[in-house]
Amino acid sequence: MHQAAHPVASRPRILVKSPHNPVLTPQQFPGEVMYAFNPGAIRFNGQYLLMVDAATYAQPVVLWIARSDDGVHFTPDPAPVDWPQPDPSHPEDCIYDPRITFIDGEYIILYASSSSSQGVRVGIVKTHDFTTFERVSIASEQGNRNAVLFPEKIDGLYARLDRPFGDPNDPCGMWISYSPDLVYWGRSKLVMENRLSLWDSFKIGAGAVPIKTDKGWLEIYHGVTNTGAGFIYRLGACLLDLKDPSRVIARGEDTILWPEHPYELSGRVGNVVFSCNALLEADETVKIYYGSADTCIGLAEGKLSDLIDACYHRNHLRIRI
Ligand code: M1P
Repeated sequence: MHQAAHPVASRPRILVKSPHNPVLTPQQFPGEVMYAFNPGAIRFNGQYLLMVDAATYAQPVVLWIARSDDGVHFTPDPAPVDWPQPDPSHPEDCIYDPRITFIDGEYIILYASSSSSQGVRVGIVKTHDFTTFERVSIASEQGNRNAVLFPEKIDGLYARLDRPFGDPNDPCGMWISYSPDLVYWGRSKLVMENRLSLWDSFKIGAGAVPIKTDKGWLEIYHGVTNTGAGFIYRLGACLLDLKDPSRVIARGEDTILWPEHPYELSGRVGNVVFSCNALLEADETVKIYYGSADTCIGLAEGKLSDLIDACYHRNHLRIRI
């Protein structure tokens, strides 16, 4: 067998995938769930709580909570979340990709609110107990998703990242908007765009609730390559200014998580890793529960300091254009 003369040493990974992956599969759910993916995640009542996109036989997607004491072994609730009735202005018939932010004593959930007749908008729902949920607003125009709320107000205002659609062949980048009340939003501004020569060349979208660090807001986001034979979804990291998060301080050139295993390469939508969360632990480990091929859920973990370093990483193999 041919041996490479100069084998390339593999670089240590920023995020290490759990040996228990996938940590949550559709088969673990009590109902007729075909696919379980893209969870929002939070620590609640001493447990890890995932709010999962669950695609059922009956309707496109419902949100379904699963809980765990150790962050690896999850038990889904007996039934999906009792989601509030749609806002009269928006006949929502599909909900997905929840991002959960704890702020001012409430859990605020931003999600994709899809209507067959009116397209996708950013929905906002809140809860105190993950049993009862109250609608707050439909918070964007038609054609916007991947919205995530910062865990602190900035200059007294709620702040969110999102991704307006734009032209199908030239999607918009990641934007920021501000609100006094989670209902009325404004001061919208472009934060980051796709990068033509890199892994996030086609489009990007906010992913996790930003983590506050002394170097800036750490944001884990997804980026998409359009290969012609289909999309590849990967994750990356950037740092946003603490006082003015529309300002990008650093953005790594390399992906930090990519599809490589069978449960990530094939499924409802193959070649996808996608995240709506990043949980900072007391020992500064970051846990990311990520959707795999829009079918099941993986866990990847890394050190906060390594994720920050990854934001400053430049790829020496990159061909500059
Ligand atoms: O199928 C991959 C992902 O596609 C969408 O992401 P984006 O908004 O960036 O195109 C979302 O529908 C997401 O749920 C899905 O995982």
